[in-house]
Amino acid sequence: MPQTQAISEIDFYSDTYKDAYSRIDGIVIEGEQEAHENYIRLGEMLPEHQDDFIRLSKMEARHKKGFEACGRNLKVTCDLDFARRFFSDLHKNFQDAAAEDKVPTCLVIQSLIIECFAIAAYNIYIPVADDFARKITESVVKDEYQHLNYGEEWLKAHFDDVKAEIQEANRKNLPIVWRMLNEVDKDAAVLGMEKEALVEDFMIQYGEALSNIGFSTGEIMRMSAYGLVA
Ligand code: Y39
Ligand code: FE
Ligand code: FE
Ligand code: FE
Repeated sequence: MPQTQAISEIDFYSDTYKDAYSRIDGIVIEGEQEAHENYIRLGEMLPEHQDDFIRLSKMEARHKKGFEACGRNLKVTCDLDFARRFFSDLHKNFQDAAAEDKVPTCLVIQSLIIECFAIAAYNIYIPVADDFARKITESVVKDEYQHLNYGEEWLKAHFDDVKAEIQEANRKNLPIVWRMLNEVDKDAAVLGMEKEALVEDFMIQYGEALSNIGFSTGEIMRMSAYGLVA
């Protein structure tokens, strides 16, 4: 079936679309803000890489501005209270890990899990986005691959020392992501994004990342489906 489907049935200005958009775009804006803060924190934890982390944090601040513009373009007021609650468990786990100076855990949460979640969401959103949001999201997703790669490289370089902590962070945080996805799957579907596609893309990104870091295929299978409930 090589022909491209017209997705012209999406009415970007309907109340239903805008209501769902207020939560999804809110999540994205809050996520970009927290990513910005998380990279500043990582720069404090790894002073020898601080310049790199500051650079990533500035990219996240730009992403946030871009997605705020997407909301304004559709005349949507984003639900940031919902978004803060949506991220609160991952946010707390990042803060706790940072307080204990657990760099690998912080990198797993932000640079692996959250970046893969972002990449999956943006990849699935691009074909169904309005023209304005599509252009912004296309440029943002390229940056997110860089962020994912940065985390991969550090974890790979320290693999033997941090392998057990990565697995522990995966056990603690991946189930949270699956639960988060279940919280927004209905809103995502209104935007034309199917949960199955989001899960599939996440699994691909996350599995590739774990492979690049040094995990075996068997370990990747066990880790990436951890906490996934249908
Ligand atoms: O690194 C980043 O920029 C990630 C923080 C941004 C968050 C993306 C969160 C996307 C979840 C959207 C869920 C749609 C189904
Ligand atoms: Fe971002
Ligand atoms: Fe990012
Ligand atoms: Fe990001």
